[in-house]
Amino acid sequence: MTKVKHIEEKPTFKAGFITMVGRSNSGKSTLLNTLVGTKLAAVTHKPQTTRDIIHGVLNTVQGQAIFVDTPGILKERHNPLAGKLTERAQEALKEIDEILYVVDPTKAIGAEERFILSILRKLEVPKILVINKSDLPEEEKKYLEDYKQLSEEFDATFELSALLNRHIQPLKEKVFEFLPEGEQMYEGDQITNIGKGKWIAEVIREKILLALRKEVPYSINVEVRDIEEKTDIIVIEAVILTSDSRYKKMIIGAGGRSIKEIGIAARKELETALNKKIFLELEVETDRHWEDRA
Ligand SMILES: Nc1nc2c(ncn2[C@@H]2O[C@H](COP(=O)(O)OP(=O)(O)OP(=O)(O)O)[C@@H](O)[C@H]2O)c(=O)[nH]1
Ligand SMILES: [Mg+2]
Repeated sequence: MTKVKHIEEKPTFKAGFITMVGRSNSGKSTLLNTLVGTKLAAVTHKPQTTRDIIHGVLNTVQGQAIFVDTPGILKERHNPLAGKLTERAQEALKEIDEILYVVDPTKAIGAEERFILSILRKLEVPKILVINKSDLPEEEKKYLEDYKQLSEEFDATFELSALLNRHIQPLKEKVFEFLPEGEQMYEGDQITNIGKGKWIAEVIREKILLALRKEVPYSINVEVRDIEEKTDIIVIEAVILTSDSRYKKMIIGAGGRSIKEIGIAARKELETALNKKIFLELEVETDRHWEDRA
């Protein structure tokens, strides 16, 4: 009698990097946070919120998708930081498995879109067009049709709301469909490339951007100097660096009102996320050269 060995087919494990690109403010970081289910990246209504490449990991039975948030592409000739961030976003387009191009239907297709499309056309990986902000009323989504027409250049198109977590599941499924077979790159419960200090700094920076007027964002940076975890409390020391003493005054505010507001908002978010009491010590320093180190 011949024995027939039954070999069960091993389910394939898919893994890879999905880079999110798009104009500043289109909602890339919001989408990253929604896809991963954890607030990793800072989100504000101001352009150039994201400065560093942030990974967000989504583990499912099918495999591991690593979403890569990038600084928004912003075409502003007289803004040196914009140039640097645009370069960083382009750098993130190397060695990837998929692209999510996130667009905002309330903004006309402009120089930023044309620039991004010209880069995307040269890439031979699956590309998904994400038309975000679907929750907004029709009259605000004035350019929806223009973006829909770009669909033919993409392997799939989704209209969704990153903010309200609408129509996200079909996108996730498509992302996994396009992912190659691969090995898990992030182990255990690790879901990002940024460390705790950097993440805390990002929470604080987000609160500053939300609290202050338009011009300030480009001139600040946050550094976490110390994190001390005690049994019942975490003591965090952080400094806000700004290139100009004018901004230092604005951040502190009249009678320290603004810095207090920033501190409270940051502390609340950190306490919720870390599920522990936080003592946050915030200082403001002028440092003309932080942009060179950014
Ligand atoms: N109505 C609506 N607003 C959204 C949606 N997604 C993002 N936003 C808002 O759009 C603004 C920009 O969101 P971000 O996620 O910071 O955008 P970004 O593309 O990461 O921006 P940069 O980091 O500057 O490139 C914020 O005010 C978000 O709340 C959405 O689905 N619907
Ligand atoms: Mg962002």
